Amino acid sequence: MNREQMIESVKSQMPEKRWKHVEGVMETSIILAGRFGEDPVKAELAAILHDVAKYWPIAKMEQIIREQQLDQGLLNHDKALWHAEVGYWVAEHEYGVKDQEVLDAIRYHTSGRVGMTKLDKVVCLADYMEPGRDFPGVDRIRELSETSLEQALIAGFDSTISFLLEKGNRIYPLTVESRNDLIEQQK
Ligand code: DGI
Ligand code: FE
Ligand code: FE
Ligand code: FE
Repeated sequence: MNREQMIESVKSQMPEKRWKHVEGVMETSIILAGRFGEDPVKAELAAILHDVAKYWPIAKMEQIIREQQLDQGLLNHDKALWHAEVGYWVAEHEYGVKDQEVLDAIRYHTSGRVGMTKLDKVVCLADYMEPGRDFPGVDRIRELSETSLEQALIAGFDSTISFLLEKGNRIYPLTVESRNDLIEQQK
């Protein structure tokens, strides 16, 4: 499947507004890759596919996580996290992505992970700060991204954690561990 076919396929699986978000993440991932020395082609590929499963039925996501022996622990956490894990599987098995770095950037785009690669960071940060995003603190994240991938991403995770605290939602432990690990890396 070529790039254009992939784009058409992903686009057809989500509402127009979400596709605009994906385009924003593509554009921002390429900029951040250029700024911080990552491969823009890999960054764009991960961006195209990162939310491919976002609008899939919950039951279908659950089935794939169970049957394809993905991270079963996710089933005990918020369903909002599932699309990243399912997207990881779909990218490999339905879109033929073979590059493990690209696959991992999709898998960890929501939670991050301990020991995030530069590509993980680029895609995760682009997801927070693409031009269509508007939430308290987003401009500060954009400002920090001018100079530090890590500082910007820490601010991104902080905003997610604050948002979850305010809503009284559970916090996925990996999100906190990713934030702590980035702070540790800054020392
Ligand atoms: O898919 P997007 O909306 O572009 O962004 P995302 O994949 O970063 O986040 C998807 C949703 O997941 C968002 O509404 C917030 C939620 N989320 C992110 N981290 C956590 C989380 N939800 C819980 N419960 N715990 C988390 O750590
Ligand atoms: Fe997502
Ligand atoms: Fe994200
Ligand atoms: Fe996204």
